[in-house]
Amino acid sequence: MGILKIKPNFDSNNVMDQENLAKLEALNNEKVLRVVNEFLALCKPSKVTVITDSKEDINYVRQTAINIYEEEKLNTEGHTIHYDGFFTMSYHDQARDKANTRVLVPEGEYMSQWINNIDRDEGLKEILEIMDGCMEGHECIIRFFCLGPKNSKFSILALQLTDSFYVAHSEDILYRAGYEEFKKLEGSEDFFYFIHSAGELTGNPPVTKNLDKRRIYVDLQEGRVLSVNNQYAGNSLGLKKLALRLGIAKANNEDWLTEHYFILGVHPNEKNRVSYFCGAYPSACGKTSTAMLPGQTVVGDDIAYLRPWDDGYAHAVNIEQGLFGIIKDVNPDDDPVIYEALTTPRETIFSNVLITEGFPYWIGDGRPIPKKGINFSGKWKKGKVDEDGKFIPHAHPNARYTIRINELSNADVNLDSPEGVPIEGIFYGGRDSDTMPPIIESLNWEHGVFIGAAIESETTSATLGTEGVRRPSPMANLDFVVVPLGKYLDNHRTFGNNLKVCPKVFATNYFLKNEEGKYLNGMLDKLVWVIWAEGRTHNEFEAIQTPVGFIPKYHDLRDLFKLYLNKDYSKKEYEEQFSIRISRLLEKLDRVEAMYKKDEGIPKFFWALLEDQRKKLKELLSQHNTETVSPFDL
Ligand code: SPV
Ligand code: MN
Repeated sequence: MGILKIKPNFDSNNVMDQENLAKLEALNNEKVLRVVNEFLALCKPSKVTVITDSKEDINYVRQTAINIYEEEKLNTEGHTIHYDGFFTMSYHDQARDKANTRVLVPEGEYMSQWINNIDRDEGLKEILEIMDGCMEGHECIIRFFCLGPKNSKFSILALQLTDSFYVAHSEDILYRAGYEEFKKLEGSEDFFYFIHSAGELTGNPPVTKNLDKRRIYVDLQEGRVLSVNNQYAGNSLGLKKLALRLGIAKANNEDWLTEHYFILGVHPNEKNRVSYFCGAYPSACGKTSTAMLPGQTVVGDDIAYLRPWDDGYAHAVNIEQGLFGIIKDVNPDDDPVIYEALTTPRETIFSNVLITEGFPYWIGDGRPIPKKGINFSGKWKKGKVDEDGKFIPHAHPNARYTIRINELSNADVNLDSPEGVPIEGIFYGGRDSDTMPPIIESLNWEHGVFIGAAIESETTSATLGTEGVRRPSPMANLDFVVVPLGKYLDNHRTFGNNLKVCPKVFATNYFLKNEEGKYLNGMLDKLVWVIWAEGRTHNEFEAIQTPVGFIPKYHDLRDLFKLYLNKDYSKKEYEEQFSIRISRLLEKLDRVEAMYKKDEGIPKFFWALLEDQRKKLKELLSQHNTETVSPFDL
């Protein structure tokens, strides 16, 4: 020690004692001190605590979250409840704030108009003003984490300052500890950093008061995100969606991928093998339930880094080690693995559910709804309405659970492998009631990139705003992409083309409905699509080529439904689900075209594929003279 040129300047008002200071200085990292200096001076907390990887420090975070009522203990050992801010059903902190999450763009730099951005100088001025004094009266914690497994080519270190103990506790469950890793940096400035403040609090439990001043500003130039006046994890936790955005910028400049992917180990019956798949689904489109399919193993459910590896495959790691999952509809029938995990003792944070007699209840949990309790709106009883007269459900539709993956019975053995896992295939899944079949395989890698770029989804409760509007969602990542879309698509294309073993790409749609609006598939049918895709990566099933990709053959699905779900899958069901809906698909192409036309620099291969599919769909129409072509006629 003693080599640091920068001296801490924040102890003038005694906010940090010698012990904490020593923990910081032991890192021997000037940038850490510089950042801490700058933001403690700006945010003005009344106390500062540095958290190392020790059990003692980590317990301090857990216990303080309870002491200051950011969390409350529940009856089951290890379970706590946290509430995010709520004023009315349309004014709350129960989801990601897309409108106030912006990328800071330096003057003269191009950014896609699909990406919410603001001039860097203007944005910094605004947010730094809001952050001035935002931690007054609060304790600030300084934490260190590792994104991705430790000791790995994949890992990126992250520094987090926050005045929310709920945020810090969540990060303990969700991310790998990194204080010791920071020491190994030997002074390098190569890490991300995140400054978060819940801002002024109100009520009991304490929640963010000034939601009108909620801002999440992504500063690519500095590799940092500043986030203020929020608690909801998608807005507040630096390492989650904020680091995803920084990771995307980094990957796109260095020719690898940071994606909104789960990582799933698929274990087909009697085959004695595992094949790893990634998958991207917009919020509430079945992502976690695919990642958690019964009989399979999970590496991750939200964010992955992918790099080309020596064996010719792309390898992927989960940047996280836990799940921040939607709890709605987790019940013994539809999500047995998670239901079991959530109803037995282990460290678990529930958020925004109903608590009655010390137990959590949520929408679709398969139990009778209690008549009263405490929920995100305070004291709740059946029939409660908000100020605007809007019905308040017993639990929020975007209520969540936070748990560690390695506590689950289906955790994959390679969860923490520094080499990651080789990827055989990638799923993209949207939410559409009338266009895409339940599963389709891309014609080749570039067509796979196109398929990912063309995902659409009807909006859900996971983001603020109206529900049920169809939105484009390239790679289920549009909320997080922070480089121009043309560059993003080109990076995908080159990434795959440079691999010796390129993943096969599949699009799934779990939400297809019939004319009467009834879903055509059960929740667990996705297991069959996944097993079929796995077989395709081992050349085990034949497929039917259509203009929009390969679809399964009836007899293979019939056998798989019988073997895996003990269900009789009829020809009629197959025909209804896998018919090619020509005019719907053409309309989708029109929407995709309209979206990308608004952007500069969309690569040529993309337009060529779009035109080719349009042409082939029109040919199919004239050959068959019907809008809906049965797979039996192909
Ligand atoms: C998502 O919405 O994609 C999530 C939850 O995974 S959040 O952390 O809010 O982003
Ligand atoms: Mn997500």
